[in-house]
Amino acid sequence: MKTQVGIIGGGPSGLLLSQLLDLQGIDNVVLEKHTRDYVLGRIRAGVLEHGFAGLMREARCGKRMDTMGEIHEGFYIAHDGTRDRIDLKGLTGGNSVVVYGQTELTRDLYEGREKMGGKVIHNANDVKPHDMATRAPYLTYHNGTGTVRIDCDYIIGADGFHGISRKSIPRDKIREYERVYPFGWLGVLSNTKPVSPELIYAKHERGFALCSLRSQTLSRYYIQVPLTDTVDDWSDDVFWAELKRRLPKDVAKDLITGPSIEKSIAPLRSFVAEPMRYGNMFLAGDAAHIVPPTGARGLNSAASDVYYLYHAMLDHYRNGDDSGLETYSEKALARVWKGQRFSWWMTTLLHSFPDSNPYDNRLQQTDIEYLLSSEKAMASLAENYVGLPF
Ligand code: RFL
Ligand code: PHB
Repeated sequence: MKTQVGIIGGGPSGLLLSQLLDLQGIDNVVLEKHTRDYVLGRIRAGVLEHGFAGLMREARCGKRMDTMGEIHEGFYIAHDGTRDRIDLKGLTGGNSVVVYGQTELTRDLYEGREKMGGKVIHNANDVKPHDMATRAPYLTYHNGTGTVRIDCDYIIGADGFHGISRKSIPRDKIREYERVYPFGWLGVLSNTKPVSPELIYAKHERGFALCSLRSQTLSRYYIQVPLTDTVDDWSDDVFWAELKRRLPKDVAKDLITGPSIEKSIAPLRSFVAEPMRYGNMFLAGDAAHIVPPTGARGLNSAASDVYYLYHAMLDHYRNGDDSGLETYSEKALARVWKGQRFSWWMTTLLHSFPDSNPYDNRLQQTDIEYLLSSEKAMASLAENYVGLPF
């Protein structure tokens, strides 16, 4: 088989790029290790920047997002038994975010690919990129009966943090930066009315909590838990009781509980691999960088990579101009690092660190007090949360 762009990974990054390229007549193939149902079963992000929403529309996959997604013009930070609102719209001169689940967004992209007859191959086993440093890279995978080879001009590694693309780059050609946090997030999805129409990020001495949502009948809640915990340690009853303890009393009294329909624990990690290119293979999304979910940046950073790559590919195939490809890594990383800084800061601000001393705790307290008393500090938070320009 031959194609122009071979994409490893059928998550949001790979699918969005595939759809955008196909709409411009650039042939591509997506190789996804898992089934479609497996990919759609992963409950992840919920908050999208308008830049991302714009790309979904450009990909002709924005209809459902525009009807079912909710525009959020603010969120709350809860602390010391009370809560303060961050007025995203007022602080950014009119900007906001879209609350729309990654599951729904991925479903829309799959449907978009299907409508266009896009080539998305599921259950592609043992995918391997080859000869990336040459002008004739290719991919191989097992389809159950044998090995298939796909020759391409470019390979895109969009296969997430645990994927094969980044790991295929020789160690001396890539540098990795990492911070692992000493806790995880336990997430629960439930068919209940959300406790608040806007998100609440709660700082509490027992640990962080987040009240989020997918719709006005579907809630998504998270609490900070030790890394040693498993979901079996958290029955629904124990989870709801702990969430209530971490919320201001006037919020907790309105919390509607119900059976969980999904429950999972995710570790928190900051990670960047540089450069995001090796020869004719380009990394995008979680394959190159991840953030703790506190600032809602992960999927949005992935979308900005896709934006830069898409335009670089267009310039190459339409105008024979390779400058976008040459500067891709540098441009993408500049934005990636800003997302890293912001996610690290929000995580540090709102979580309880097991090894922090009284001095650290007072500093953290002061950081929150300063933030909520300074219009300029809140404006900086808001500017980063709604997403810096591409
Ligand atoms: P993905 O989604 O991991 O997709 C990669 C795909 O590649 C496939 N794959 C392979 N395919 C072929 N061969 C191989 N060897 C392969 N290895 C892997 C995988 O099966 C998968 O389908 O990466 P992508 O596309 O870059 O997307 C990134 C986002 O998923 C991620 O950044 C966000 O979910 C992060 N995130 C959030 N981001 C936001 O912007 N806003 C949020 O509100 C937000 N909340 C979150 C989050 C992530 C969370 N977790 C669980 C880490 C909340 C949570 C709890
Ligand atoms: C979510 O709804 O899953 C969500 C929202 C905001 C975050 C992280 C996750 O910061």
